[in-house]
Amino acid sequence: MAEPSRITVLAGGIGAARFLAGLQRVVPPALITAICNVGDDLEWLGLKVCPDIDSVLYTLAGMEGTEGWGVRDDTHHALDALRALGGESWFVIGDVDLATHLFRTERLRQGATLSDSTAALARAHGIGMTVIPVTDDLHPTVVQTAEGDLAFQDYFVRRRAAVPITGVSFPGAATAMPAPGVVEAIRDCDLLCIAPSNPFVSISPLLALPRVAAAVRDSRGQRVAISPIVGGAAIKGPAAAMLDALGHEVSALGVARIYSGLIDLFVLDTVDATLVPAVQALGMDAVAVDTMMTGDEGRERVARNILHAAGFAV
Ligand code: FO1
Repeated sequence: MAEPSRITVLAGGIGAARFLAGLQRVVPPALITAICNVGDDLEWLGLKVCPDIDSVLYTLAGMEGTEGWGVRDDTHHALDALRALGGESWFVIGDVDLATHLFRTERLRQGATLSDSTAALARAHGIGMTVIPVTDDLHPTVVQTAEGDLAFQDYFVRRRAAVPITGVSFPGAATAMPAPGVVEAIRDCDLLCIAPSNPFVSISPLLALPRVAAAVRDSRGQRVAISPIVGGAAIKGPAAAMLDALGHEVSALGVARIYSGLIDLFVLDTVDATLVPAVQALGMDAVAVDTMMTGDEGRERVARNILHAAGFAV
């Protein structure tokens, strides 16, 4: 068994952040590149907020909020004051989190790219792995609903994901270019992981960039996806409801079908072990391991399980 020398992870928000936190306990962080979704990004009172990038950064820095977003034990003085002024307060920004958005927005205003400002934030938090947005361009996820098109956070937070969805679209995909290093990291790794993230609104936005999809197809690494659906339910977020609404089976097999033709190995949780033959019948390897990332030890155990499943020694 070889040790991996370069691991790239296609990452959404919270599930990906926890997987990456486990991975950096098992292999040297310098070997890891996280490529982050920007489809959830929003402009909040003129500030650039990147929820998935920030969930990854805060989790890798060990300071994530209890729900996996924002900063643990953050205060909300600025938001409370804003609310008292009659300002918009449906999107909860804590005071420490606010500093991140101020820092990023100011960097962007001075001409830095999103990649530059993400690297600066990662450095400031002492993060050893490379964290890159999939693109430096605007590439929003639009959620199509019975009530019309909604920006992702409008759907997810303002409308509490309660509006029936009919599809998702990525209007920036045709023109957005992969950020520097994205294509190389995907193409030239030993192991390419699709994190246990929502396939529709976390991973699809990455694959919607034609050059990213081509790099995944051409990758010299083993391509492994980890199911975000365990026992027919999502660990976090609206993935199960979206599978159902968009006509897919609400199971790990339903997710495997979405990735069919793109990956070499699909990892399911042990509770879904009976689905292994059906996933293999799609033309990919499949293995069932413990994927529950509870606590630091759980995250580390899952990272080890995935690396073993992919045939790497750790
Ligand atoms: N999620 C919520 O459910 N409610 C919020 O008010 C909220 C605020 C928020 C602020 C900053 C941030 O980085 C993330 C935030 N999130 C919030 C999480 C976010 O909407 C989603 O978890 C991701 O976009 C999905 O990956």
